[in-house]
Amino acid sequence: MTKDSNEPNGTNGDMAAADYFATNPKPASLDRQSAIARAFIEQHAHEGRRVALVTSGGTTVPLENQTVRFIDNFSAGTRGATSAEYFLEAGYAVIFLHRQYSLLPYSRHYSHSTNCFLDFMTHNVAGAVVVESEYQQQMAKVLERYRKAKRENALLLLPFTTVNEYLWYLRELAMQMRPLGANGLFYLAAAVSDFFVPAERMVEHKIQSSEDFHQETTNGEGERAPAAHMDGKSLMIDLDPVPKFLKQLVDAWAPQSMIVSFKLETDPALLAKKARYALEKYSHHLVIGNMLSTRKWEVLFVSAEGGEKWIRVPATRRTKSLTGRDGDIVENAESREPAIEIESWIVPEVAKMHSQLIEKAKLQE
Ligand code: 9Z3
Repeated sequence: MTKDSNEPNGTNGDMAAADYFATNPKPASLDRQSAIARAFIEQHAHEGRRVALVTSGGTTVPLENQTVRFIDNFSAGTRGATSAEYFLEAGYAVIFLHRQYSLLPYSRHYSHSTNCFLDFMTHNVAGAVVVESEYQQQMAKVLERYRKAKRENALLLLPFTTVNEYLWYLRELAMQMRPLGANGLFYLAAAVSDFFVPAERMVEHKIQSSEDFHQETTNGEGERAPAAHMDGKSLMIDLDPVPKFLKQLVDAWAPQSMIVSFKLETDPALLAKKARYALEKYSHHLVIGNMLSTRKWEVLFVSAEGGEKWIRVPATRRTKSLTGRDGDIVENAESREPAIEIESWIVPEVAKMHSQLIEKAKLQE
C-alpha cells in the first residue's frame, strides 16, 4: 500500500475528486434513485422541514469487477440507524444512505439481535401469531414511531455497497439538497474506506490463487499494473488513496449546509488530535470523534465555536466470570453497556448547533 513519492500527483493515484468521477463508473441505480430523492427533498423543502442526510455502515473495496473478494470497513450501522430515529423524532426528514443489509432505523430493534425475530412472537389462545407479552410495550412504541415516519414520508432509504457507489451517491444527493440551503444537514457516520481500486486497475475475473492459473499482471504499455495480483503464492494489493471528498463536499457540493463528520480511532492518544486536524483541514462545522471500543458511551465533539467537549452517557459495568472445567474462575471478563443510547444525546446537540447555523444564515440574507 505504499506510493512512490517521486511521482507527481495525478500519476500516483492521488487524483483530484473531479477526475474521480470521470474515471470511475456511475452506479446503474443512481439516476432512478436521484429522481426519488429529488421528489422527497422537494416535498420537505415545500413543507419547511429540515432534511438530514445520514450516512451509515461500512463501504467495500472490491478487488475484482466480477466481485468475489473485497475489503471492508468496520461498521454495523448502529450509529447511523439510531441517529436517524432521533433526527426523525427531532422533526427532520431523513435520507438514510446506508450499506445494504446493515442496520436500519426501527427494524434495527429486531433484525440483527441475537434473538431470531421469531423469538419475539408467540401464539395466543386462538392460535393467532402475536407479539410476546414482554416485548409488547417496547414494540408498540417503535411501531408508532415507524408508522409516523411512513405516514409523513419522512424517511428515505438508499442503499450502497462499494465506496464508489457511496461517493457517487454522496455527490448526487449533495447537489439535490442544495436548494435547502442552511436547512440541509450532512451527518457522515458511514465508515468510508481511505483506499480503493480505481476502475482502470481493476481485474475483471476472480484472481486465481493457484500458480498454474495465474493471469496477466500488466494492463498494457504505459498502464499501471492491476491493483490486486498474484506474486508467486502471495496476493499483492496496491490500493490508491480515495480523493478527499469531504473537502469537495464542504467547498463545492454543499457550501451552505451544516456538515458533521465522524472520526474513528483505536489509539486514544490520537483521537482529539485527528478530530482537530480534520476540522482545521476541511473547515466544516463539527467533527465527532469516537473510539472503536468506547463509541457506545462516549464521543468527543470538536467544533470551531464550541471547542472540545466530551459527551458521556452512564454505562453499567458487567463482570462475567468464566469458569474452568473444575468450576474455578479462570477469567473475569468485563463488558460495559450504555444505560441509554448515546445518539439520544448526540442528535439534540447537533440539532441545536444546526438551529444556530440557520439563524446565522438568516441574518446574512
Ligand atoms: C464512525 O466513526 C462511526 O461512528 C462508527 C459507527 C463507524 C464508529 P457502528 O456503525 O460504528 O455503530 O458500528 N464513522 C467513521 C467515519 C469515517 O469513516 N470518517 C472518515 C474520516 O474521518 C470520512 S468522513 O476520514
